[in-house]
Amino acid sequence: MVKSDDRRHDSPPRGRTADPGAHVPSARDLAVLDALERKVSWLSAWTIHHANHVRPNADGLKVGGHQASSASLSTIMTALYFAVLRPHDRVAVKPHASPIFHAIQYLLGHQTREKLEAYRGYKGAQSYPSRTKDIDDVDFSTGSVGLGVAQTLFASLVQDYVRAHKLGADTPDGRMIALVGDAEMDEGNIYEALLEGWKQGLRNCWWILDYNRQSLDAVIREGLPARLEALFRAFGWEVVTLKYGRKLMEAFAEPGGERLREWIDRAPNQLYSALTFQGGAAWRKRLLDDLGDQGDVTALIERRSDDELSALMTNLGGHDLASLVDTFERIDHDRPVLFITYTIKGYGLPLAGHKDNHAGLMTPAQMETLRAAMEVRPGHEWDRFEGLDIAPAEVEAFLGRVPFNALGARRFADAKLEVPGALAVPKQTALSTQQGFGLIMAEIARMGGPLADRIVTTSPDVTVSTNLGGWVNRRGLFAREAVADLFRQERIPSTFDWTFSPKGQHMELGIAEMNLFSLLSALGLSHSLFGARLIPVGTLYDPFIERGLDALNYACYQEARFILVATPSGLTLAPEGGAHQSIATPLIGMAQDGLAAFEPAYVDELAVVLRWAFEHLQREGTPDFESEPEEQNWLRDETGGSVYLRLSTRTLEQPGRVIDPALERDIIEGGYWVRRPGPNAEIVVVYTGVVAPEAIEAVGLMAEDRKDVGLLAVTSADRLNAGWTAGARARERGLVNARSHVERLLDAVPRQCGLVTVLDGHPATLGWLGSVAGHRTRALGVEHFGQTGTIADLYRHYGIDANAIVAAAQSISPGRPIRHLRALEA
Ligand SMILES: Cc1ncc(C[n+]2csc(CCOP(=O)(O)OP(=O)(O)O)c2C)c(N)n1
Ligand SMILES: [Mg+2]
Repeated sequence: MVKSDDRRHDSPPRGRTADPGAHVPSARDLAVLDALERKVSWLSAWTIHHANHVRPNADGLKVGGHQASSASLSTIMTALYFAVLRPHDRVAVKPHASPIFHAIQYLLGHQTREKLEAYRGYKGAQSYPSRTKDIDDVDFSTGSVGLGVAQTLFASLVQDYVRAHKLGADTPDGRMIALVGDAEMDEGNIYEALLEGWKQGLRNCWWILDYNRQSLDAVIREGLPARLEALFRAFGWEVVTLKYGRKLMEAFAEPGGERLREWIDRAPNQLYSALTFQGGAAWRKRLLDDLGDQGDVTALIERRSDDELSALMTNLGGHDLASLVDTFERIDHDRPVLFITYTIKGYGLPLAGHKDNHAGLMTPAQMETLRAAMEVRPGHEWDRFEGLDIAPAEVEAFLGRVPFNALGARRFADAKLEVPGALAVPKQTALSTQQGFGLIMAEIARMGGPLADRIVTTSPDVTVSTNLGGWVNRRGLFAREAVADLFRQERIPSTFDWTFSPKGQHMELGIAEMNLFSLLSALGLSHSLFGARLIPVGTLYDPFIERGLDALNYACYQEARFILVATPSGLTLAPEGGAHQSIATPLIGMAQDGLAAFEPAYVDELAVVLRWAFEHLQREGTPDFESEPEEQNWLRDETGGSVYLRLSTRTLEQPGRVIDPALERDIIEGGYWVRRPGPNAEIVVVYTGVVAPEAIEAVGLMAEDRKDVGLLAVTSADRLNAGWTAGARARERGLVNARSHVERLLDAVPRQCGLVTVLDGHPATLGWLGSVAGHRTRALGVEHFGQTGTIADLYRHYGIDANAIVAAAQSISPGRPIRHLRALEA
């Protein structure tokens, strides 16, 4: 049984030295490992079977297989978790091997029977390993194939960063290991990561390819291993291939064995898979047809029973425990390694090898056969030592010695960094939020202090163009080995100092946004993975959030903490051309769980939000794997989260005001009144971000013809909206006085008043405001893509300029024509 309290250590234990070279298991240990492998296979198969056929109402929840997918990794994962791994190693488990992972953690004491019984059910063990929803010490959440693989690479870079900055405890380097499906290797983000890893001098990273020659739909194209081998070698990886198990190697040494090896090497993937499925008799027939010589080869085959022949032919490298352990233990360097391990999808199960086995489930009859083979008595399916041919005490003792488990569950923590009471607001009277961001960051860099020292910035080749140059000039670029800025050495004038050193605090990436998010995810988990808290700030152009969206989603899903600064955004990217405008990102900001989105109009607002963000991303509620956040904490103000700032290059006159605590609170809650509507108001203009001047102008244009026009600034549609729905739910559950910020704001708006909302982004971002108190609403924004022009041209074209706001106001608050309304251009 694991309680959430047990999962955390204040910091990793200090003073451990690197583990010495190879640990060779004794013959007896190998026997126990063998038994454990059978146990893990059984528990995995049983967990899935139980979810489908045994659990009450199981039929209502026919869960996809994963049986075959998991089984191909049972041997490799047994070798890793029970013998090879050390506590500082971290593993991204192939999503569909989740049942194997849970079974292993069950044996190690970190998973419960209740959760296994509820596998894939409500609050049960997750079908893809999840850092946030599973209790059993998942290192990286996986599920969307490819992402976990890249995550290990970036975690390894972060480990190097932490070491180079002498942060965290003095512990051995961990190996960041991914268990990768062969079809998973089709995901492009893996290659983006591979390239970046090469640039950054990647080490301590192992990718173990589960070459079971099957994807979901199909059989893998021939020749993949050779191509991968060449590719990875080109990027400096060691490639280790584990093709044959020991039984096969021994058979190859028998007379006629060489011919068998040649046959295997030539056998197409489809044929191998089909024969594996069909079993011993089919192997015999085919091998004899192809190789039968009435001599050595025939004798080699005929010496074996059908079962033995089947066991021989499926004795691939990935199913030979002893040679797996041996191979892993022999790696005596920290260069990245790709292991190509040949496996059987569905190993040990009747589904083995069938091309349709991905979602395949064993029938109850097949399960009975497996139960008999495993010597598991009915009613004892979950017993940890049932059916083992080794005494429970010995297995227990072995489990107690498992090196990986020496620290128990490995969730580390690090102290919070103090955040200053306020960030200095740049003095310039006209600025864009992007410039403001650059100036604030440069000032943080100049001022220094513990918070500044833990900030790590990163950007996919848009460091300078997102205004991070000032910060980088002061804090330098990170690399494990120093690289001088040649331009500087040669005294060639340049605004930017591009010197790399182990002290640097900026990680410059190539232009792959997926990599940005994977790195932010790893940086943002540093406190938990390495016991060293970092404050990651990543910048990119706003539209390219969509390029890396899945990686962003996973970063949030696994509770990584970071600040994402997206700039420029919307039509204000106009000078770059129509293709760069971003429309949907404000909606992404609202919809993305774990990410609080802000779009400040002015730099003083930005300073308030950024300060708050430094705190928000360090907040951690008690990890509660049982429940969702409480209603009153739906905004995650107690549990914290990541923050997205949507900024712009459009220069605005700055308000030059003093932000008092009430206004500061409103900015964080999501909105404030610039001008409260009077009791007779007929129209309120609501704006977000850089369209502030248009909104203000429109209010002025209407002043003569509409009474008491109000102006509401929304700094975070996301937080306003989340607060609103949380408030409603709270009331529905009996907290009758619950009131959200947006409801309080709109209390000031008379019933008959109309709302015109406007932003440089999709109109739905603010359109919902009409539902809060039932005000008639016209939502303006950008719905179409790609027109080029100046900002003025485009605001007119898309209908978010002052004139469009006035026209909208006129249409929803009929009355005297608004005389300043110019006829809309066609
Ligand atoms: C990004 C993404 N696309 C699609 C899927 C659906 N999917 C799950 S597993 C899989 C194929 C897996 O094949 P492989 O990686 O070879 O693993 P195996 O099942 O053979 O172990 C697919 C397409 C997914 N999980 N993630
Ligand atoms: Mg596969």
